[in-house]
Amino acid sequence: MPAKTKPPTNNEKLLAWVEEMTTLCKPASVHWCDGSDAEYQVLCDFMVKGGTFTPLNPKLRPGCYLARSHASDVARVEDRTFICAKTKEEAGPNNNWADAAEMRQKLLGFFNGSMAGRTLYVIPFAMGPLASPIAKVGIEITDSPYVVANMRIMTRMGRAVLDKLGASGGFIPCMHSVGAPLKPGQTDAPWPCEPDPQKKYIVHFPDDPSIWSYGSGYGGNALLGKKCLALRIASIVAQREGWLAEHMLILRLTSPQGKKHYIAAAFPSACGKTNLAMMQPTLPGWKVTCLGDDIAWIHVGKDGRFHAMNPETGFFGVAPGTSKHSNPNAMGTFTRNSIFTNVALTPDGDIWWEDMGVPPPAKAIDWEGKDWTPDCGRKAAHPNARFTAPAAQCPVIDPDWENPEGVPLDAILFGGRRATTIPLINEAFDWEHGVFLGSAAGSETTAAALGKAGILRRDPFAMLPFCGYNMGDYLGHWLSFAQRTDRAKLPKMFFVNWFRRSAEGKWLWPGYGDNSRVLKWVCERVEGAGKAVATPIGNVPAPDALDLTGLDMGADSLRELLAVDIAGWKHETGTIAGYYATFGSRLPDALKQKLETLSKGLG
Ligand code: SAT
Ligand code: MN
Repeated sequence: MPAKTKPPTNNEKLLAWVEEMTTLCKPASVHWCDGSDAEYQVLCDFMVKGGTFTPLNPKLRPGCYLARSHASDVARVEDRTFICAKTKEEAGPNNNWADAAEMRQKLLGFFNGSMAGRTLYVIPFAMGPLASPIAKVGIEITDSPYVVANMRIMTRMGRAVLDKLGASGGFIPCMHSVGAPLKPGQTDAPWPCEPDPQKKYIVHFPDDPSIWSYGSGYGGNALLGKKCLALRIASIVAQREGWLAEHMLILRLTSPQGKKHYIAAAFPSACGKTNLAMMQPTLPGWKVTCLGDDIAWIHVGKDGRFHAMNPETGFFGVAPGTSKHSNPNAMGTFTRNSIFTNVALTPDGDIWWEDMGVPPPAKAIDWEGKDWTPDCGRKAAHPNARFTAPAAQCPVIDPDWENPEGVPLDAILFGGRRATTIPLINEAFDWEHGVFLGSAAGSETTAAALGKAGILRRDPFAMLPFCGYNMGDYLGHWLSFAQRTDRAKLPKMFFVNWFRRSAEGKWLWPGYGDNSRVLKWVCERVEGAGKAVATPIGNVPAPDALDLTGLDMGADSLRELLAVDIAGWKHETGTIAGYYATFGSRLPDALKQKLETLSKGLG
């Protein structure tokens, strides 16, 4: 019998489930997390002792720890992610499907005894402020203290959630095991996990709904509140209930005159969402405040407008490339109480990564724990190294970031990494055209998922890895909002591309704080001002419409950035048509029509 703390709940369903999972996984002990500071500290000390955590220099980075993962466990594993909907058709071509009953059997086999020698932690967590009408309670069972510590930063976790659940409240069960049972007397690895990629499983059962994740301890594979619950499962629930669960940042832009605009933006993983979400505008007098950097839950409010809420409480951001230049406010967020995973350790007990904007240390310990020098030919940090930092510590956190009603959206942006064809910004003609632009979003792949980086793939709404059901139906769900409220109350939609390059391969746009120039035009368009030129692809800024004050940009570069490259777009429409074909009859007609209109417009 495992050693147990007294369960701090009388929720029968929860007690029964934890009992059942304890019998299945056979842990050495069971711990119910209360979410307290004291508990967090005990866990961190335990991980320091076991070698999972290295404490950073408390003078430089108080309350911070470094973790190094196993080299096989460094990113989301999309090819091991499954949606066990009733039919393959329901899961759609955008998901790996597996039969629910067969998968359940398989998972029961894997989880049988998987926690031997370990503690089974019960993590009660909420996605969204507890008072929000669309907040969801999840219970994650895990054998990873690293997951517990990260979940405490990323979600509202602990006693208050059990209190909200009460005796009869429902919850989404989230089962997680690193898949590395310990034999009696066996010493633990600093980062236990299942090294065989074919034995990792990230599985979603939409009908329960429930989540089962086996074999990985990294990021979205293991912090089950994030991509698994708040996106894949939530997208399914949202379709049933008439709201939207989206891979979007939320920010507020305030003009020098004090006018506020709320903007949500969808970009694939590792395409600069965190940087944009807390950007420091280079345009004088403009200010950005941040509400979220990764996920937005959006519902139509009583006022008929789109209201967006961030279900998380922390940032799990890409470390390499984060610098005083690219994201000074992120640098100001992870000064304390943060966890760094797979970055380099400097001799003075601080962290370092590529493009941090400070010179590399003369020597360091790299993300694999090996000695590193700047000339050794290897990267010091893994390209998908991450920081986990409390959102409340962000120097520009918005006062409304925990507002249970969310904030009213004025605009939605879509984007991706595109070296060619896609202009700096393009405004949709109407709602259906906006959904078309979002559906056709494409991006060059990044290190956030295992696989080759730099390949162009269609990533509608940046939801390709996160939409828990047939993407054709998802696009139909987005279109349906034109009927759910007044069209005039819908946010305006735009497509942006910060990543366009010249024929010589140079970036054409400076990005980062200068993106405020593009956001200013977005606000002007929302206000019914802002000069635009109608083109076959949408409304692009007139040549003198963007505020480029203080920016050294040649007329040629600007022309190239805003140009509609007809040949490039003809190729683009061909590949969009090919992609659309994969959805067969599930693709809404309105989108086929938009594609046809675009093709005709290009001549
Ligand atoms: O590892 S995560 O899925 O949380 C990060 C990402 O891919 O955006
Ligand atoms: Mn993301």
